[in-house]
Amino acid sequence: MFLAYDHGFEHGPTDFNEKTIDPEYVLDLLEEAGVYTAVILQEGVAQAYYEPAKQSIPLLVKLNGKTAFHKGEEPYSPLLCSVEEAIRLGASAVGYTIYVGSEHETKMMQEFSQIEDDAHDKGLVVTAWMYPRGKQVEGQETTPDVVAYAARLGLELGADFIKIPYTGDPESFSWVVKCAGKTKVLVSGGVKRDTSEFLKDVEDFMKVGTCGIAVGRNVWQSEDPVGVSKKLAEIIYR
Ligand code: FBP
Repeated sequence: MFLAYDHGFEHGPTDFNEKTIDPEYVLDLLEEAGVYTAVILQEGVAQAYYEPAKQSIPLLVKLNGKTAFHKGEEPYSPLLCSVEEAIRLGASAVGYTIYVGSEHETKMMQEFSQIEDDAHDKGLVVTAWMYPRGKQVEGQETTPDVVAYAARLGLELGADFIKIPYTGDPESFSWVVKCAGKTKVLVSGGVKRDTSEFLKDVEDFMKVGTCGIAVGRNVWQSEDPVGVSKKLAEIIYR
């Protein structure tokens, strides 16, 4: 159970309200929920708010990122933080997004491969956000064959975990999970939805070998983030 809170970077403050704009609020709710195994932060938020001595939830630093200002362009997410810096901030894991199908896919695979070697040398866990995006895969971002290819690529590149979108049904997702082999599959949450529908999807994809979730908005945009977290934990750890 990874809680993502890098949206201020990826989307800007539009995802937040008066409470969730404050990283301390989110770090406190993580502690209160007591069910997460990682918190996902960008370097700056980790540097200013994550105190390794106080926090019981392990830190995953997201090493690349892009803003929401370039919607019409082929997506590229540049490397912004080193593995060494992530370790200094107290991280035990790092993450990197590859936009599978983008014109810039090669560059992201190369950057990922370098940080993957570096992180594994230093004993860190590596998670790859494998998101189909760009002209070649337009309209196919959650199509089973395309997501399965992204999942397999995660295994081929040496990721410990991949974070991928749900294909929408457990039958097709079962194949996606098989394609990932020993690489563990985490499903991303997406925009905030009705909680019972979201929990039903989690039930479904957990039945086909998925390892867990890396989710943001469906938790901290909820009126009861701690309650939702506990319901998720009940499904996932069961
Ligand atoms: P959500 O569960 O809120 O979708 O968070 C997962 C995540 O991958 C975040 O780590 C990231 O900030 C965001 O989604 C990116 O969303 P997108 O690329 O779909 O705009």
